[in-house]
Amino acid sequence: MSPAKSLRACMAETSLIHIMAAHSPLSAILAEEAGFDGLWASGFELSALYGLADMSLISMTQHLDMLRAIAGRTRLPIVADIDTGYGNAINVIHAISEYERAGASAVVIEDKTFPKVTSLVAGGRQELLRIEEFQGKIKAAVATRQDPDFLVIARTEALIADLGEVEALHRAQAYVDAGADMILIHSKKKDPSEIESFSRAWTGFAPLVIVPNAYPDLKAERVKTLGNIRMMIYGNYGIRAAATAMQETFRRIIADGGVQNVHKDILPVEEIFRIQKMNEIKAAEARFLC
Ligand code: SPV
Ligand code: MG
Repeated sequence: MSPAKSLRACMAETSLIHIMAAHSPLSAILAEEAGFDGLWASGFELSALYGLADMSLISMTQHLDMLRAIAGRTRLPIVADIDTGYGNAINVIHAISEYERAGASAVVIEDKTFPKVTSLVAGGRQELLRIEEFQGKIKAAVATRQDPDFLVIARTEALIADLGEVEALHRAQAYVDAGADMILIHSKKKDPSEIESFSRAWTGFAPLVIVPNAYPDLKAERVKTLGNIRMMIYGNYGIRAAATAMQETFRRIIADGGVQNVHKDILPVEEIFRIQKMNEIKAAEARFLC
């Protein structure tokens, strides 16, 4: 079964699927071992990995290279965050064929102008595309995919741009009319009221995707009672968790004047060997090296 087919099958079986952000093959392996249903090739996480803001600064090639590396180390389906699709509908045609070939099972395209401004920053200059122009990008994505199971997810940033629920619903319906399989509705509010209200008001045919980065108190059990929401993406938790651990460990090493204390609190190197599949290397050595 292709990863795209298994992603659709997983959604058909389960009322809500859980997708973890990955910025590297290592984070993808750990997400798979933890039990997530899929991976989010997050633009925010990869930008942060490069020490850059999530403002269309990393290139499609950089994102594709990491996605390929991730796809080579996990069986989980990958939902690719392609931001605005790197330009207009023509750029989207190119992007979809590249991402599909690289091993993505789905893409999320957002209705902002290029270059984008990261969604959660206070006072961000959020500019949205004309609805017709974004519909053209969705149509281009749908017409380009080779695998009919490959999901085209349209993301509206209407709430992020403070345009209100009526505009968000209107845009979401327009994107479904253009062929989107799902709608990602994003909110920067610190509580889930906007998302809860939108999901109750949504009568469109396509299921919803949410990214509870700004409103962490919305639990999966509650999401299931709202109806319509079928996918939860944990959009920046991988890089934040990694940065938390590195920050704390690095500071302690400086403060302690050595690694004599921290070594007990971090993974032993044998655990990294396990993740690297050193046992397979050992077996290959025994078999092939003379
Ligand atoms: C990402 O993870 O890149 C996202 C989610 O798009 S957010 O950064 O919250 O916009
Ligand atoms: Mg993003």
